Amino acid sequence: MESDYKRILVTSALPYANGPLHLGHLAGAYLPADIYVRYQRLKKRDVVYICGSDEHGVPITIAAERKKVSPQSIVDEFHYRNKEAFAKFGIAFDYYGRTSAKIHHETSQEIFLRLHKKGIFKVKTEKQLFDKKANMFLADRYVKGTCPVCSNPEAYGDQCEKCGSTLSPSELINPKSAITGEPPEYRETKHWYLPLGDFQENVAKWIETRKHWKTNVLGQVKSWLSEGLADRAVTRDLSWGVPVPLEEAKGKVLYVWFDAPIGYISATKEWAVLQGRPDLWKLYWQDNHTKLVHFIGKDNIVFHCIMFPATLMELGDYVLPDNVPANEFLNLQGNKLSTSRNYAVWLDDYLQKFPVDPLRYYLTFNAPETKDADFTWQDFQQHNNSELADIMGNFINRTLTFAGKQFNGCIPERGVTDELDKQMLAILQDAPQKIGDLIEEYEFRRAIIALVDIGRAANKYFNDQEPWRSAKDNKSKCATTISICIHAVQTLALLMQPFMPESAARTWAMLGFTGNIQEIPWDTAGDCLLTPGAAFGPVSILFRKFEDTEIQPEIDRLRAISEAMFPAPATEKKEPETPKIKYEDFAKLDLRIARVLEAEKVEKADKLLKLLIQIGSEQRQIIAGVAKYYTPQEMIGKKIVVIANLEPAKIRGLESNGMLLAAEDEKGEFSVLMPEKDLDSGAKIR
Ligand code: B3M
Ligand code: ZN
Repeated sequence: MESDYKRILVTSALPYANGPLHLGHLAGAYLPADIYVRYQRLKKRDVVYICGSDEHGVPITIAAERKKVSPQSIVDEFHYRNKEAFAKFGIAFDYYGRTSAKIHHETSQEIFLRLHKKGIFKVKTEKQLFDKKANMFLADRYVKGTCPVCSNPEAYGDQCEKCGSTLSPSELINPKSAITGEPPEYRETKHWYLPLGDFQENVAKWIETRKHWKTNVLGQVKSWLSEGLADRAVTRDLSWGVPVPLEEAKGKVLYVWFDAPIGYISATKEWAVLQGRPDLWKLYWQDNHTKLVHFIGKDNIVFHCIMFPATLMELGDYVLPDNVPANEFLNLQGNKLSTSRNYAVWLDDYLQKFPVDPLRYYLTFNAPETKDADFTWQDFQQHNNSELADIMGNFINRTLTFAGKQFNGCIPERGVTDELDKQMLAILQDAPQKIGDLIEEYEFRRAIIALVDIGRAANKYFNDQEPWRSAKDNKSKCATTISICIHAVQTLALLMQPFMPESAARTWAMLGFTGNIQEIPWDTAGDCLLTPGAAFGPVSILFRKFEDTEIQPEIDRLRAISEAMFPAPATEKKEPETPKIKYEDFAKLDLRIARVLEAEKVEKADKLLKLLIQIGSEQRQIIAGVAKYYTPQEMIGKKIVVIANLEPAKIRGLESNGMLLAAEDEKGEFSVLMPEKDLDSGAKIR
């Protein structure tokens, strides 16, 4: 952490309180933030972690209409359910607020009024879509229609989920009301706009100083900036939301994306009240020594990197985010998640069957940090079994079980250390800094890999020292080995904390420590905190393996839904399974890029072309069955792929010295494989 920061304020996107949480939520904005915060707490830094329910906006009212209940009862249900689900997964917020809270309404209105008094907003009267039958304007998701960009017929008035374009309701082709299904008409209405174009220069200048941001985030922000920022309405004609605090705007509410980020501020205010220091929030939001970090998913980038900072800049007395480490999306078994079709893994359901930490582990190991990632149950099972059970759990268990038998369940005395001992101790000593630096850089995936690597090194150390041998003839060496192994268990427990807090605490108890593990500073994790002679135990299995019989039903459930979502074309044949080959088998093929120098038809053979090709410095003749699809003229000059070490053969009496690669699909489309770039002939294909 840069030294001029005195405190850290971490936020995670406020989930809409319109439905339960799934794995995608956890992987995107919550788990990484929680790891970061837990680490900062262990570093004894002043850190506050804020989140809460986003209870406004069309997603809420649509959910209410669907269930035929009031929006309030929807948000009440899911606010508490989601808060509880987060708690079960160990997401350790300092405060979990909600945007229907009075203090939030007041804070949002006050910020709106400050901007209004500064004359920031543009007020425009425009024609907007209106549903006569429902007697209301159709904002955002209240309109559906065809996307003007990709022709998806199911696009929403604010966004097309297929191509990701941001839309406004009037851009949709053939718009229909999402409430009545009727084609809407246009009516005049007045709205307050944030003229983002006016802030473009300042935002762009500020973004220029954000060189340390993730490239996926900067990429999106720069593309918004290069398109030019447009005015954004911050009011809506809806009945659910924060009322616009102006007489002339009666019946209108603030746009959910105007009030939701302010939710971070109002939740911090509530937290401060609970600390008994109601003004404390100001230190976190208005003092330049605060490092503000927003954890979000990629669909929220524009709001957190452009719109909200522009608002804060205009207010002038707020800090801007130091970083917005947005994650990409998590897919599920190869398909996009779909909450409406139940194609998701719900947190509640997961917990009925599996423990928390393996999921925290796998979602971090497989986090969509720089590109979309895919959660598959098979991969989850495999990584749980091979890394958590076979490496981490196995090392901890074998060490403590062995020590239990050989040293009566007490920590043995350490004697003279040899080279291997010293190497192991150095790994433990360096570990807190190494893993800490990665967490500091928001590289959670690499951090958790580094953690498992320590378990791997410790297992190897155990094997190499062969304590089962020294137990017989050199008890003092055995004691040293086991003392270092238990030290490694201790280091692992401490460093596991941000990622797998429950397992860390269990390991701590197995080591015989009675105090709260969270109080041990991160930087001391590599030191030996054990007392020789002290008793430890009892020992239990830390990570169990997952059986195929528990994983398969999960795969089957999702497969049934995905087959209904994307029915396979009736003609599709199942390909016969080809046996797997080893890399060495593949490496036997000498595949090369070749250039076609000459091509001509083979007489009396309407399928064949005779080609003269160049492979590096060598020229050869090959006979290829492509004449039905390519004229000789089309082939000349082309770069193709050939198997260069195929035994020469005679075809129609002509020598063929190699074979070109081509493919044909079910529709009968045929193509010779050609590299996309102009590679030199002779280049090897790997
Ligand atoms: N509720 C959107 C979402 O869940 C939104 C985040 C608000 S963060 C201020 O994608
Ligand atoms: Zn689209």
